[in-house]
Amino acid sequence: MPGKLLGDMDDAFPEIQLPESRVLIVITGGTICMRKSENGLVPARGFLKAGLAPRPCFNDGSYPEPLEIVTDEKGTRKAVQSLRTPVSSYDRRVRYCVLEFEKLLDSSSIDAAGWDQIANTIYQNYQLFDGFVVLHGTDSLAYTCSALSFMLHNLGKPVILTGSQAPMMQLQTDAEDNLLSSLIIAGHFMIPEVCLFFNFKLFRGNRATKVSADDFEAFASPNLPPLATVTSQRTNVQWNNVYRPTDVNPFTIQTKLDTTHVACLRIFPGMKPEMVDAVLRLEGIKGLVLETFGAGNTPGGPDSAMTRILAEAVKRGIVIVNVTQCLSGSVSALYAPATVLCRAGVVFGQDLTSEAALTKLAYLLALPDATAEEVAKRMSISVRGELTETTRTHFEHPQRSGILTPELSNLTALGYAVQKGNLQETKDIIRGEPRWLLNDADYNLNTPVHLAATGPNVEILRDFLGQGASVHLRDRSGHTPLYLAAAAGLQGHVEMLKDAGAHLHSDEMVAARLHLVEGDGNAAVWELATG
Ligand code: ASN
Repeated sequence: MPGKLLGDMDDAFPEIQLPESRVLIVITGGTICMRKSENGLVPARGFLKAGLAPRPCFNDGSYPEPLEIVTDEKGTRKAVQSLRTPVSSYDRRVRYCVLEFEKLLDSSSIDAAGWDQIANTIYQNYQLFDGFVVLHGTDSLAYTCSALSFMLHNLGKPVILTGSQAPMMQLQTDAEDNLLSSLIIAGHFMIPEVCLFFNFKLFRGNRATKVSADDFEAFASPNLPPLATVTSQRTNVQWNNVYRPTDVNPFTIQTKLDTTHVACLRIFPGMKPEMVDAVLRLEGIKGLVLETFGAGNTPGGPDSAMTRILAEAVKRGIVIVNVTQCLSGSVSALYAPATVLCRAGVVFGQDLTSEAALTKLAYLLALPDATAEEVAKRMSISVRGELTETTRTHFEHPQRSGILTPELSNLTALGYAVQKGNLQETKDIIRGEPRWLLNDADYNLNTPVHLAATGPNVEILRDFLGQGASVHLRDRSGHTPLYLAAAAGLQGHVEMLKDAGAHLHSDEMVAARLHLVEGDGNAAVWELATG
């Protein structure tokens, strides 16, 4: 009996210790929500009622009040019912609500306008939720993940895209596992990236590619190991590989990618150079992704028609990006044909997937004041961890074992240095520490940013934020660093956190408004924090 089963599960877990987290599930379509029709599988509405509410792992039966006010893809505010998961093995429930797009798609039909709808929905609802899960068809999932990774600037929260190979309502399906794990990760781990979750693996979205039309293991990330793997016991996050931008700015979005002036061509033996020329002479064409052989080679030498056509197109201001047809590895000037392409002005896309190369090109070309030189330059450097560079921004996160590891003692030392206000000491500890401590937390779940938010030296806070520390983690009482800084009446700290994209969590808003009404002497600071 499902009710009994739930009761048993609850008995096995301790009382909830941690504040529940909030996740928004955005449904855009895909097999996961499809039903049979006379024309084959088509997306169907009503996913929450039919697919989630009846399943005990998605619904503890508490139907939380009040209704959540969310903003849909057309910018209309509406009240929706949220559901709660049972307590996870990390002592947390995830409260989530579902926003179903009015027009659900087979993802083979998505375009730049569809990406705008997803980006706008995340932007409009950003402050209400700790993380986002986007349900999407698998066919173009790698393109959407890549596009969103570029469109979401200074993302501070997890955005996890997933789908399935079989519908949620089918007896043997991967839908339940994919969605539940995505929900748990989005509600528990502050991985501030656009990710793709499939078959127990979390990938960086712009590194993933679809590798099977029917296996449950449908995606791979050949040039970057998974960011996390899910086993029966736990979710293992590879914090060393988690990317975070380090410019201290709030979350914004860039929409309207230019997919209409880019193209992608796969070189094949015997390909006529005229075919490449025809594409490069299309009206308005600005960029081409060239899928070449092996380490970046095309037929013909320095004097061949193909090389001449490519070199002339580059001179006309078209950005041509060389990526490999191989599933893994990078293009390089190892062989003469690739060196010739490089001399012709073709940009080396390193180990970019075709999906990431195409969407990055469409993104860069759409930026205000984009010039061919600037786009070409940025195509071969990492913007969101989409290609391998020798220097990368890292999160690191020590394992919790209960033993006083060198990492934990360093965290304690860092805490003391923050409290003393000694910037140099904090720098020395972080530099001397091979692991990255800034998102780790003490027993009360206070991160170094929580401590610096009320510490005597605002420069320490600036330094932590400049290194990519998260402003969204909450301590054991559910408080963000911003709330603590406001409660301490520290205007400079509050301003700095706001500049870095911090905002009060929805539960804190209520308390902050009370402080404003009651007038605790810090009105100006509370005003700033809630604004
Ligand atoms: N055609 C489907 C889609 O991309 C495939 C899937 O989701 N598995 O929407």
